[in-house]
Amino acid sequence: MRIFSGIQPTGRKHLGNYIGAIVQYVAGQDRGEAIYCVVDLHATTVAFAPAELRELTYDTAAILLAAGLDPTRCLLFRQSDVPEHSELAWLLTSVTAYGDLQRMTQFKEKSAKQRELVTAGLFLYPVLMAADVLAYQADEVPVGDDQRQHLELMRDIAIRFNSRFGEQFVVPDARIPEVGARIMDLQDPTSKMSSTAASEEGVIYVLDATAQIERKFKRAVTDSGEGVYRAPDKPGITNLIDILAAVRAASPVEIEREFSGAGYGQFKGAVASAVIDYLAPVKQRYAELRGDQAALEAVLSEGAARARAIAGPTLAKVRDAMGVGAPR
Ligand code: ATP
Ligand code: LTN
Repeated sequence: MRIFSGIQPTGRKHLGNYIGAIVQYVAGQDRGEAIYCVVDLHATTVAFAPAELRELTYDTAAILLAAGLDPTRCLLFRQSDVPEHSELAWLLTSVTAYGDLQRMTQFKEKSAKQRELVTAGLFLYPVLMAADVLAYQADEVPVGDDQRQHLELMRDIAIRFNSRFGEQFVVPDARIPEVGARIMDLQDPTSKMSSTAASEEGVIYVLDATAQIERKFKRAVTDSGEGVYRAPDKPGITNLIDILAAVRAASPVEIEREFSGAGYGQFKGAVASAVIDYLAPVKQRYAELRGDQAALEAVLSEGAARARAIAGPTLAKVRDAMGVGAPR
């Protein structure tokens, strides 16, 4: 079984990315052949600074390694080092419907936020994402809930390509965690926690200092009334229950039971200290790993060489099936 996922080197990684995706990447190493990619080409679809992009790519790689990715048990590389991704993206545009791309929620949201230029890259973003996965014939794609629609489109693209040009691709399945697939903003628990949130107060970054994490949980918006239980009219408390369940690898029901008589202040304190303990070793390993950029580069370069050995043959086959390029 082959597992593939990508993560953007934009901004700092937050608790939503960590619980929704990164934890699943680490577990994937025990479940199959795991391949992970820092998608720097996706980061060029919105405003970005070239000098910063390289640094953010190392930052992101260091977070993944600190979380527990082990280069001897998985493949970790930088997307742009494997040109097969961009070539396949173009080839896949031939079976991608313009109307499908127009319907993508993320495109609508992100394009509304752009101040200067809504790029064609932002529009084609899901096609590049499909190429990332399909180039490796991956079976499973661990992602958070917000990527559900992109995964559906990816499957449609694979199915349409296979029926037009012959069976070329495995049609991948999304793997979305049961708890923590959509961690919400602590200040606005009806919006997802995101690095592009209006304010940082509701976003817990993996590298936040202990005092910052404590403060953000203390100020987290809860709901009127009392009682630590999940309900549609209690999005704040529901989110905190999910966070605590995820970091303790417990079920939300167990958390509700444990805190059934607790006040909100006490409960928020418990969530804060659990998250602080959970992130502390990651922060420590990150500091060590990030200090040795040459070692990070070595991991990414070796990963890219191994990735090309897998993606290359897929591309050769696909070019042949489409009748582009010189015959093999
Ligand atoms: P952001 O909105 O913070 O910029 P993103 O989704 O645009 O994040 P990535 O950093 O590439 O960009 O996301 C990495 C993974 O984290 C994806 O699988 C995504 O589904 C997941 N993810 C992002 N936000 C959340 C969240 N609030 N809760 C759970 N998973 C999330
Ligand atoms: N769009 C994804 C990042 C991403 C990805 C992928 C995820 C790019 N390529 C391939 C899974 C598989 C996001 O989370 N923003």
